[in-house]
Amino acid sequence: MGETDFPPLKNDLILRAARGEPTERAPVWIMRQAGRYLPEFRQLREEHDFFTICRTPSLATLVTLQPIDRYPTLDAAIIFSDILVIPQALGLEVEMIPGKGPHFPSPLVTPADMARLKSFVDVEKELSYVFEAITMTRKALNGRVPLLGFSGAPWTLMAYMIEGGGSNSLHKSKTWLYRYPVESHELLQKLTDVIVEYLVRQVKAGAQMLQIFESWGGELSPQDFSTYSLSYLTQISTRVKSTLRTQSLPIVPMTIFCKGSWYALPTLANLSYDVISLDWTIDPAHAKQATGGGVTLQGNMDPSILYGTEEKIRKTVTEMIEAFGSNKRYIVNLGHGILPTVDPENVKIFLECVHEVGREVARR
Ligand code: 1CP
Repeated sequence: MGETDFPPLKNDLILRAARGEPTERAPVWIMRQAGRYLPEFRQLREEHDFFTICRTPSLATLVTLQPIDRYPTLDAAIIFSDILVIPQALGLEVEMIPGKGPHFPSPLVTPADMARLKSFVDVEKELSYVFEAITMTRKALNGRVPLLGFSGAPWTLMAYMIEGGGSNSLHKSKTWLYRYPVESHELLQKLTDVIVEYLVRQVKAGAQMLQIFESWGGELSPQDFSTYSLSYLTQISTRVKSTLRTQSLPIVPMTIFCKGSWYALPTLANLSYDVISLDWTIDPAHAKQATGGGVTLQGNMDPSILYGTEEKIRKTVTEMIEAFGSNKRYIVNLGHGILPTVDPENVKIFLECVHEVGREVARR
C-alpha cells in the first residue's frame, strides 16, 4: 500500500512530536487503550475468543476504533493484536484465558524443544491477518489519527515462550540464559529476524509509527540487559529502518519501551529509536538529562493514578506535563498498560486534562 491509497491525515501531532518538530500541545495515547476496561470490548469478548478477534481483520478494526470513537481526545490508534502472535507464527500454541492471560500449553523447556519451532517462518503468510487488519483500520480511521503498529521485543517473547505465560521470577527463561547461552542467543536471533520482517511488513500495510515492547527488560541486570536485550533492540531499529529505505517505504518513527530498564536510558538514546517510552518509576528530569534531548520521551503516569480522584488525576497530569514540557519531543502516555478495572470516565478526565494543561504549558 502506498500513502496515496489512504485518506489524508488530519492530526499528525504524534508524528511531529516523534520527529522532534514543535507541537501546539503534547499528543496523547494510552498503552492498551483498546481492551477490557471498555464495556464495548468486554461485550465483544463474550462473543469471540481473543485470538479470533486478532485474526479477523473486521473485528480487529472494530476494536482498534472503539477507544478512538469514545475519546476524540486520543491522538493515535494502535492496532489491536498481541505480542504473542509471533510465538504462534513460529509454531507454538498460545491460548488467552479470560481473566488470567496468555497460556502456552507446551512451552519450550530445554533447547531441544527449539526443534518444534518452524525453521523458516513465512511472515507474509502466517501474519497476513495483522497486515490486513492494519490496512483495513487505516482506511476506517479516515485520517483521524495515525495508526501505530507494534511488536514484542526478542527477550520478552523468549521469556513468554519458556515460562508458558506470565511469571513473577522468570526463573525458567533465566535458566536458559545462564545454562544455555549459545542456544539462548540462537532463539533471540531467530525472533529478531522475524520481528524485523514483521515490522517492515506492518509499515507496508499502512502502520505510521512502530512501538517495540520489552516489557520484561527490567527483570535483567544491566549486564544481562546489554547481552540479551540491547544487542537485539539495536539490530531491530537499524535493520527495520534500512529495509524501509531499500524498499522505498516511509521511514516511520520507532518507539522503544523497556519497562524497568532505567539504567539503560543513555544507551537507548543512542540507538536509532526516535522515542523512548518510560515507566512511572523514572523521574522526568532524570529521563531528560539521561537521554540528552536528542530523542522524544513518552509516558509516564502510574496507571493506578486513574483510580484516584479527579483532583489527583489533574494534579499528576499537570506536574507531569510541566516537567516534560509540552511543545517539543514529548508524548503523553501511562507508564504501562491501562488496568482492566479502571473507570472509563476517569480516562475521559485524564485525556481532557492532558489537552487543557498541554495547551497551556506549550503557550508559556
Ligand atoms: O494497546 C492496545 O490497545 C493494543 C492491543 C494490545 C497490545 C499493544 C494488546 C491487547 N496487547 C498488547 C501488547 C502486549 N501483550 C504486551 C506488551 C505491553 C505490556 O507490557 O503490557 C504484553 C506483555 C502482552 C502479553 C499479554 N497479553 C498479557 C500480559 C500477561 C502477563 O501478565 O504477563 C495479557 C493479559 C494479554 C492479553 C491481552 N492483550 C490485549 C488485550 C486487550 C488483552 C486482554 C485479553 C482478554 O480480553 O482476555
